[in-house]
Amino acid sequence: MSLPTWQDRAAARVAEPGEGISRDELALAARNHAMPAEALRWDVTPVGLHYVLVHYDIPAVDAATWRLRVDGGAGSVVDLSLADLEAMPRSTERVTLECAGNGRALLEPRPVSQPWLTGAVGTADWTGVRLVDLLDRVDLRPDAVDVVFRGADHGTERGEEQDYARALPLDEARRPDVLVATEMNGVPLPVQHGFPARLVVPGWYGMAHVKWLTGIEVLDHTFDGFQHRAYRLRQHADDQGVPVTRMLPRALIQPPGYPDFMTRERNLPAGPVRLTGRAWSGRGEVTRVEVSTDDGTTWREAELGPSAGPHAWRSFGIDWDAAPGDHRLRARAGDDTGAVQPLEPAWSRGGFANNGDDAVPVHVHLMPRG
Ligand SMILES: Nc1nc2c(c(=O)[nH]1)N[C@H]1C(S)=C(S)[C@@H](COP(=O)(O)O)O[C@H]1N2
Ligand SMILES: [Mo]
Repeated sequence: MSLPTWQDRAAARVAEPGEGISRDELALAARNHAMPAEALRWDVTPVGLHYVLVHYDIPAVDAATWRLRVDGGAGSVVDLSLADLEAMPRSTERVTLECAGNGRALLEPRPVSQPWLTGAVGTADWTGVRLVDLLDRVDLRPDAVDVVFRGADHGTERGEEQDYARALPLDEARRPDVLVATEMNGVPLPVQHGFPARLVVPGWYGMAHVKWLTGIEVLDHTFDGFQHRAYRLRQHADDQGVPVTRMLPRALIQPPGYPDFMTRERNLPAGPVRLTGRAWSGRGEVTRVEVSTDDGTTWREAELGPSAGPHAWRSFGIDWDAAPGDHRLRARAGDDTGAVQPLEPAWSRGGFANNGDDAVPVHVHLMPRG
């Protein structure tokens, strides 16, 4: 099948050397906002500052008529209203969520898509019903393999028309911390985050956390929807690749001092300063963060804050005696599986799961400026 030119133009590709960010990419970047780096100061990202990614349009969902259909594949189906869902036992998980494409625009060559720097991350307290409790309300087919989650949003992507949909293997879906969430930080889900209900899969990259849920269905085979064929780590167009699943370790520094409007580079008075930040991993507990103030030439071990649970980022801090001059701050995290954040990000055609860091340029000067 050959695509119409307007879709062909948007097909997954890699930018030519020196090719700038296009109007299409700017339009995506303006819709899908990052978390401002200064929001790293909070354990829980305030609603509105959490990053947002929406593939198509935010759908119009009427809470009064909304239904969630759960189909176990063995003939039994439950059809729940929002009030039905809210009447079930509820639990809360603190979860750091990161888009699989976070850092994509820093890659060389640059995959053409939502051009994230490193801000596609946030942490929220998600409250809702455990998915396993919903699955327990229907008869599961004995040959169950995958559980598919469908969203109310609709669009085309590389020529394929679809409702956004993703699946989980049955054993992941039955994990007790996987939620169908109806609240974020104690308020009803904001519309851009999936009102009235979304899936939350602690530890996994963002694409698995299906928003605007309408249906949950148990399948006797592996789901092969577009969003599974797209989210794979591939080196070239014919590479089959491997699926994108859990978040790799990553650390971000909260930029010290004050910024320049245009460059966002930092100004800082000389002298002792505490550098802080947050680090996360979807594979294990963060056990180590190292910080460099000389662009990665030398590294020092940071102090870790208390663990905030298995799925939320962990704070770190280190004292620095800032000498006058120009410096580049970097951080790298490691987790208890032994995985360590690389100094050079791993490249893939989609720019997924590239857990590189981004240096924070700081100009240290002798006198505080007025
Ligand atoms: N229905 C639906 N769910 C979705 C998406 C979407 O476009 N539609 N985007 C996914 C992606 S790629 C990410 S990174 C997260 C973003 O969640 P947030 O906007 O709440 O931060 O939602 C995921 N769930
Ligand atoms: Mo994403």
